[in-house]
Amino acid sequence: DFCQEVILTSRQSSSEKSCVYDGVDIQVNNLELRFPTQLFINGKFVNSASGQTLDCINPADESLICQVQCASEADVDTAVEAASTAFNKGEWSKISSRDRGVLMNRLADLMEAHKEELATLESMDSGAVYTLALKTHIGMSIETWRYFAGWTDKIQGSTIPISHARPNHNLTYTVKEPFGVCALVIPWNYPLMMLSWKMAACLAAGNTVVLKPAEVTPLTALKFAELSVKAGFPPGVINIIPGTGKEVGEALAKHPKVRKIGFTGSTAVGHSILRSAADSNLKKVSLELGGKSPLVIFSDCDLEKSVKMSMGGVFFNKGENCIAAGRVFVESSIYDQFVQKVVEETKKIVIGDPLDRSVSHGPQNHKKHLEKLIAYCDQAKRDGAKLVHGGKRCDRPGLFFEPTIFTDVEDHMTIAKEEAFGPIMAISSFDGSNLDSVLQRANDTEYGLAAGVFTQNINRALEFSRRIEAGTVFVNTYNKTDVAAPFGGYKRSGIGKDLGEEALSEYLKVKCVTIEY
Ligand code: TAP
Repeated sequence: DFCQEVILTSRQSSSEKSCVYDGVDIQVNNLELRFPTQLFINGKFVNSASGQTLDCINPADESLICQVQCASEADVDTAVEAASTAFNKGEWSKISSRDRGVLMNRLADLMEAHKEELATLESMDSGAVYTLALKTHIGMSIETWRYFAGWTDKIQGSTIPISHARPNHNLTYTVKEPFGVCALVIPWNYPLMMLSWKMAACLAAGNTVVLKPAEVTPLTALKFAELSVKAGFPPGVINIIPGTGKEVGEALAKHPKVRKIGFTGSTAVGHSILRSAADSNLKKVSLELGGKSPLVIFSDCDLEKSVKMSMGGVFFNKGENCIAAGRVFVESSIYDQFVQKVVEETKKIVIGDPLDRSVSHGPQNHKKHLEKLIAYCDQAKRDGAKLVHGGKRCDRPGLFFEPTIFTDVEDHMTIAKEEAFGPIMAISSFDGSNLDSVLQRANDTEYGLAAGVFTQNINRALEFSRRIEAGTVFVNTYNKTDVAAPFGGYKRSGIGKDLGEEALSEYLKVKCVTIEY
């Protein structure tokens, strides 16, 4: 049967299903890289209906890596139809939930076997430094597939005692069921990891999927599609269609056959997706959106650690990190010392070719984004924030921006309110004797994605964690996410969760059955 076939195939990797595509071969990073550049629909790589293409630019030197097919609205319909057929009639609708886990684990093994290629491709396409791409972008993606593979045969309902109609009895139970066709729309900062966070939960729950990667970073998603064929996923279960948000993203959000959309990106587009869902078929929506996450450092902290963690909080993945610490509040008594140390350490950051193992800071993802960061710093200077380090494009080819530090940031300034999404630290001071005041300032934002606090005082840490309006709180650490821990924002940072058991319920609906006997 199907499961046996999958297990057999997994034991005989030489018999991995092969797939045919128009692709690109390049030699880079001591590897022979080969990857597809076409849309992936119904188990096959195909050209787009319109014949249009997208340019993939390497941000390290602004060279053209390749062109990929750009999906049109007609391709959205074809992909949704394939996903619908796979869900309703295909092999996927027949296999047991445990067999889904077998397939997902097999895919994770293949991702692991190809991790150097995936990390190289991610590094070239997104500007992530290779060492980070290997550990986080790809490493956490593999963990995510394994984590959700383990859930496939543990999705259970319950039996519920109800008031029965005497003399008869009733049995009431719930069943958790997949929605059917789900659409996933993701951003460019962690291309394969965002795909994995959403798609692994979505498939573990038994849905089928149409995913649109960000138009500037489609390459690892297409390589992933190739691996999904090798893993033995039936046609139509996974469809990947690079294209623009305006055409493909909107068409998915409005599509009458899409029953659920999972989105990560900006708050503005999140609003638009929710409107499209309301105007079309009331599809279920989950949103992971922007943030302006406060990190509050009290004078009783471990100073070395808080300097290191706040730098990681801001500069990790060149600041293209949704939970980046958008504001750093430092208690006034250690403010000068903190600033001096952070500037000293920031000067040591090695900027350069992301494929070079000694480099820790790569180029920004794409040109429009780099230009936004330059404008953001100009505005901060006009508003009166004090630039103490960086603040400009690096004097070298490629889309490099210096790790930047502003001090004397006041609450009314743009830099205190708007998300940078780049390597820009905004430091303000606060009065450590007044927890209420710093909490009020930290909560004075429409965002609520993450927050952090550094203190040795357990009461203060607990009080802060209780009163801060954020979906993720870190105490004496930062950026510590894990595949088993739910992740998602409060307020206008989103609706719903990725990762952990909570993420599964985003992709399941509950049926309640009552029997009388
Ligand atoms: P967006 O412009 O929102 O783009 C995200 C995705 O949505 C892209 O695939 C984009 O397509 C697509 N899109 C654009 N307009 C659309 C529309 N009208 N309908 C449907 N889809 C549409 O965000 P971005 O600039 O790429 O990413 C940066 C933002 O994402 C930041 O605000 C950041 O905080 C947020 N972010 C949040 C998280 C989490 S977990 N909360 C994680 C990463 C990023 P194109 O490729 O054509 O633009």
